[in-house]
Amino acid sequence: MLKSYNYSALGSQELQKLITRNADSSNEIGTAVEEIIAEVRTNGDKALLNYAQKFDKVNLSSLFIGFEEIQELASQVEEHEQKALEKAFYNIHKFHLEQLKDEAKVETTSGVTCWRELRPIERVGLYVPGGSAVLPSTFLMLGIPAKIAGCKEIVVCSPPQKNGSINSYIAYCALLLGIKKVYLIGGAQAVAAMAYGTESIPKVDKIFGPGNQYVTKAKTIIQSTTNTAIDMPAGPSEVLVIADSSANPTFVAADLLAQAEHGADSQAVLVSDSQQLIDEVNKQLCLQLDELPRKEIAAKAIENSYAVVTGNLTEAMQFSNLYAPEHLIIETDNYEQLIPEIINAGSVFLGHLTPESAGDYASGTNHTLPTSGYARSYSGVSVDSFVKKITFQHISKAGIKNLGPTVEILAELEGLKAHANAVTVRMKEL
Ligand code: HSO
Ligand code: ZN
Repeated sequence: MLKSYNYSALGSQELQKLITRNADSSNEIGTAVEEIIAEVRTNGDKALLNYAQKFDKVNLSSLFIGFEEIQELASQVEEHEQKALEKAFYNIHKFHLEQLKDEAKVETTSGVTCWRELRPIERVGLYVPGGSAVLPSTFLMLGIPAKIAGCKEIVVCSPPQKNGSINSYIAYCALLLGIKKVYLIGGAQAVAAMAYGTESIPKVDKIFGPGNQYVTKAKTIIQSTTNTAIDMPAGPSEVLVIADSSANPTFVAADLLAQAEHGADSQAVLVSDSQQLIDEVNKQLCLQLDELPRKEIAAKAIENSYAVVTGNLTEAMQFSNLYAPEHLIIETDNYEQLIPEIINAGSVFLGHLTPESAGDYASGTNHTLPTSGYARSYSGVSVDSFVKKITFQHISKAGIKNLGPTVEILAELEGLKAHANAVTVRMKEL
C-alpha cells in the first residue's frame, strides 16, 4: 500500500519533505571512496587487481578481456536475444543520429561571421554496472551516442562476474558497438582508474554511467579534484506517474513496480485526481508484487514511495514539476493538454500504452537521466554529452570597419586599453 497525501492539505514544509530524495549524507562512503581513489592513483593496476579480489571475489589474470573472448562470449547469446538487442541498437541509433546537427553560420554584422562546430570528446569512459542486475541496455545507451559523436577512444569498465569475465550480453553489445576491449573493473576503483589512468587503463576526459553509491561518490569526487568531467550526478532511479480516472490501474501498478524493482532505494510516486484510481492501483500493487522474483527489493521501494491526491490534473502537474522526476509517465486520455505544463522531467512517457520500460530498453530515447531533482537543471545523456561545441568567427575588411568602433568603445569603458588597441592597429592598416 502506498502512503497517501492530500495535495491541498500539504504545508510547504511537508511538501518540501515529500519532494526531497533520500540524500545519502553518510560520510562513511566518502571516506572509503577517497581511500580507494588514493590507492588506485598510487598503485595503479596492482590496486585494481587487489580490489577485484577484495570486492568481486575473483583473482584476475588480466584486467581486461579482448576481442576474441568477446566474440566467443557473444556467440553464447541466444538468437531471439540477439535480435532483441539488435532492434534496441537500431532504434537507439536512429533516434540519436538525429541529434548530430550542424548549425548555420550567422552574419551578426555585415562582414562578421560566427558559427559553432561540433568536435567529439576524444577519450570517454563508460561505466556499465554489473551488481545486483547486469545492465547491457546501459552499455547501448552510452556506447551508441559515443560512437555517433565520433569519440576516438571509448574505455569501458564493468565489474568482473564470479567467473572472472563479463556476461555474454555485455559482450554482444560490445560487438554491436565495435568495442574490442572491456576492462574488468567495478565500483569506485573503475572511476578512479579512468580519471587518473593506470598502466593498463587509459585516462579519459569524461566519465559516463550510473552505478551504486560508491560509483556515484567517486564520480562527484573526481569531478571536483581532477580535470575529468562526468555526465551527471546519479542517484537512485525514480518514476512519477500522473494518472486520472481514465487510467488502467493494472498498467499504473505495473509501471510503479518496474521502477521499484531497480533497488530498495528507488522511488515510485503516483499522483492522481481520483482517489478511486489510487485505491485500485493499491490493490493491483499487492497482486502484482507477489509475483515478482525481485519482490523483496520492490516491496522495500514501495515502502519508500507514496501517492498524492490532487483536486485536478493541473495540480498534479504542479506537484510533478516540484518533484522534477527522472521519469514522468502521464496515463490520461488527454495527455496532450498537459505537455505545455511540463517544466521539470528527465524523460516523459505519454498515454496508456507507453510504459517506461519501452524507453529503458528499446524505443530509442536514452535511459541515462537526471535523478534526485537534477531534472530541474540537467538533461539526460545524448550525443550532446559526448561533444564539445566550439565557436568560430571570421571578420573581413568590411567587418572590422563595421564592428571595430563598437569594440573600441567597450574596451575603453572597461579601462582595457590593450583590447582597444588590438582593433585600432588593424583599422589603421585598412
Ligand atoms: N530505469 C533505468 C534504466 C534501466 N532499466 C536499465 C532497466 N534497465 C534508469 O533509467
Ligand atoms: Zn528501468
